Order: sequence, then C-alpha cells, then structure tokens
Amino acid sequence: MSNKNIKLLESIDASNAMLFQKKYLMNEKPVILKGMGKDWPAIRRWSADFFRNTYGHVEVPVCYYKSKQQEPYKKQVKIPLKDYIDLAEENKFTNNKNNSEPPYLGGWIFHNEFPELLDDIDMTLPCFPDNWLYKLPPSISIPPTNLIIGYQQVSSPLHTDSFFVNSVLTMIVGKKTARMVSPLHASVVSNGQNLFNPIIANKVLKQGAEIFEGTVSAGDAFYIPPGWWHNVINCGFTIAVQNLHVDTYRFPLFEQQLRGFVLPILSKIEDLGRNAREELSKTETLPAPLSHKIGGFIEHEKNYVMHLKKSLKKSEDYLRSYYLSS
Ligand SMILES: O=C(O)CCC(=O)C(=O)O
Ligand SMILES: [Fe+2]
Repeated sequence: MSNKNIKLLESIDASNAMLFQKKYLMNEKPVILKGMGKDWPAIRRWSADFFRNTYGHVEVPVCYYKSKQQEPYKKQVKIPLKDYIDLAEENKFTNNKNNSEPPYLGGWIFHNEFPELLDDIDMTLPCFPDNWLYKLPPSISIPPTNLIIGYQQVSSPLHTDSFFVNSVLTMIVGKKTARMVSPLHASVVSNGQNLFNPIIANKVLKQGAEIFEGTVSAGDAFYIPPGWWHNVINCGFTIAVQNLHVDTYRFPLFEQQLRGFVLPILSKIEDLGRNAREELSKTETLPAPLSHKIGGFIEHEKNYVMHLKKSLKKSEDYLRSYYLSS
C-alpha cells in the first residue's frame, strides 16, 4: 500500500453470520468476508477454459467505463465470450482505430439464459437474512446476481451501486483490490474517479475523507454497504460474482428509489389524460363514448382515486411515526 493514511478494510470469517450482521450489516460498514465462497462448486469448476469451452459462443455485454461510463445493459456492445476470454487472459489489448479502450465484462446477467450456473454458487448467503429482491414482481425484477470477468487492464472506476442495495462481490478466480469511501464523505469524491491515482487519493484524504482498502482472492468477498463509493481493480485475470441483497431494514428506502423510476412514467400518462379531458371540455359536450361503458371507465377512475387516498394516508401515517421515533 503506497499511502499510509489509507486504512485497511477489516476482515472476518464469513461463517460468523452473527458478528457480520451485528457489526457490519447493521452499521453499514464494509468488511472482507473470508471464505464466503470457499465451498461453492464454482471454485472448483469455473476457469477461463470452463467458460471458453462451455459458453464461448455466447455474446456477452461489455462495458467501456472510461469512454462511455455506465450504459444501459441492453445498449452495451456484445462480443463472443471466447474472444473476450482470449483477450483477458493475454491482457494484451492494443488500441485500434475504432476503440482505444479495452472492453470489460463488468456484469453479465447470466441466470435467465444459463440457470445451471446458479448451481455453482450459493445465493442463500447465511450472512444475509431474507432477500426482498425475490419478492419483486417479474416486470420490475432487479437481477440479484451477475458475473464479472476481468483482467489487469480494466477496472471499475469510483461509483455507488443503484437503489442502495447491499453488494457482495465474491472472488472465484484471481484477485481484486478495492478502495472505498463512506457516503458521509460523498461531497469530496465524484463518479468515475480513480482513487488508485495517488494525486487523487491524497486530495480526497486532505479534504477529510477516509479511504479504506482491501484485497480479496478466490473464496473471499467484499461486503459493500448501500451508498458506499467503491473503485475496484483487477490484479490479473479474475472471475467474480456480484450478489445484490435488500433486507427488511433497508427495503423502504429501496422501494422509494424504485418509485422514483415508476412515478415519472405514471405522471406522464396522467398528464396526457388530463390534456385530453381539457381539450374535450372546450368543445361542445359530447356524450361519453360507448367504449367508456365497456371499459368500465367510471369504475376504474373510482378505484384509482381510492388507491391514491389509501396510499396517501399510509405514507402520511408512516411519516408521522417516523418523526415521532427519531
Ligand atoms: O469488480 C468490479 O469491477 C466491480 C464490482 C462492483 O462494483 C460491485 O460489486 O458493486
Ligand atoms: Fe459496484
């Protein structure tokens, strides 16, 4: 470690679920979970050859974090996994005219297409109670796991994970080093930074933030709490699994984040409806079209008003009790 002001991440045995929950999960404090994946079949099965031979033909999405930042999953460039692994193992990306940045398989959502791979990992982590992500309706489901294959030339610049989820990054092959900053110091860091650049790290430290650093190798995992900034580099060829968790305690904030996605869409639809009604009210009064009756227009409108009223009351009650208790 180059800078002695950088603190070492604490590290505990992953089998000590009680200690993890009390000291780290409850306090949203990052930690290294030693041996998290040591008994997963993936540790014995997964390798560059395994993926090349079994899934080499599959087109996988790659990221270009430096030139494109985080793109929507469906918009990412896709390349055959075989080509990607050849490149990653060689660690010899050379600039070409079209693209000067090496591609990074920074999060492949594999489990719908290849659910058999789920048998190689353990998603029922004893450290995490009940994962509420499984309760979401399929239409807005957030994939609870993804696969990351890396090499020395690629990394994840400083970022926070969306929706305030708990993230567990378990190493299957190779080593990663991470630097993390608490959300309490968000004002002195920014998205996309390289905290491994000593000039940037020193600037962040000087402004009063703490930087935590740790390295994990096969079988070990990082626990990255909600909202924590993290910058992750690959120390050679790596295969890792990221698992996302939302427990009961953090679900209300998560729900609010999801609503932030849905509400603008709902508002837009409502606005259009109001525009149409306004336009109609300017013209001579027309009788309601027959389809209103068939479609149960009045019934649905009443149900909607009831839903809004109930929702409003529950939210107001919740806010009142929140203020009383804090
Ligand atoms: O390994 C990486 O490059 C990124 C991992 C990460 O950002 C995460 O687990 O949230
Ligand atoms: Fe992340």
